[in-house]
Amino acid sequence: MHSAQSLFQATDFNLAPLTPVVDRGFADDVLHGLALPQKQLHAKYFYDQQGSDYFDQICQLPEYYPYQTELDLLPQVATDLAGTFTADCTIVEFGAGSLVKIKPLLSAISSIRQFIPIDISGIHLEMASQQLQSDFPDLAVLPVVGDFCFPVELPVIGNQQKVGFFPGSTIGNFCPAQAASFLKNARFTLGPDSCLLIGVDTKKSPLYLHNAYNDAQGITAKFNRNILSRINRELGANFTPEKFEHYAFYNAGQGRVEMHLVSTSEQVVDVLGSSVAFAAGESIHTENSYKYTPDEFCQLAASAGWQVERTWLAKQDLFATYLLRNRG
Ligand code: AVJ
Repeated sequence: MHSAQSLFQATDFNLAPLTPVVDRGFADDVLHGLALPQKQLHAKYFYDQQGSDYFDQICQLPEYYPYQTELDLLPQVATDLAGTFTADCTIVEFGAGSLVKIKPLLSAISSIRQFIPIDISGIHLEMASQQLQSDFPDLAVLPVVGDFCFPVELPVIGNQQKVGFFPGSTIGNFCPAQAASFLKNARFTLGPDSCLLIGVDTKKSPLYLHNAYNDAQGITAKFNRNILSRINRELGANFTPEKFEHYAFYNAGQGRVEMHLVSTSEQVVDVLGSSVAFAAGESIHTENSYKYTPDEFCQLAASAGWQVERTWLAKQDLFATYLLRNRG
């Protein structure tokens, strides 16, 4: 098991370290990514506490349609699923964030007994879990701080049916091959007879996509640059975030929105004792956000052993939610 731990275990350590501890996994990933010919940073590193806050602000932007579009679709999805999940079940949410999207499911599906939200952002998850627990006192809320890029050990083993929940088109951050291996891992984690409810953004007009990742208020730019501030904070680097320009565009050939940070001048940055040189105009690739047509997504799911049982499409096909069943 890799970097997954229960919040409840984490609080057993009551002695705080006196000096900041460098997270070697983070440090190694950053040094490796910045040494590649096309410099890159993994999108999961956006989500420190500041980044999770920026992401919540993105979700309130008029241009960023995936959030509200999916949220508007969920009450109908939940009503339809109430008849499918009639026996006691456990929901496992991957990349749970602020725990908003689970609420319509909890309200409509009374057979949900346990909820296991997994997120990489510990404090954010802990606060959201406490709030959810007080809103749903009869539900067992068992948060797990972990990186779902790796198999995660679930805190409760029971023989209840497990239903995975992976909203927000977070799967779009993986390239298709990684997405297939995530889906295979999830099938293993959730076990036989499991289902996975997954939200996936659709292909659409490039201009519409462009606007969603280039908002007028510049919040997405702040979110993007925060990854450099985080590297400064946690790894003692000396990036000047203002010397990098937010650049996001739809790459139609690859079917993905790419986000980059483009160096506005020639510069050298110190990261953990390594000098990282940037040419003027050179970019760090910080995120991919793949978009799938329903046909493409059904094929991807099938390649990982999941059968698409139901599809819900939002207005103008702006977003899709799929119920997948483990074919065993
Ligand atoms: C949370 C990964 C789904 O890719 O649309 C929002 C993150 N990046 N604006 C996405 C994001 C820029 C978002 N995901």
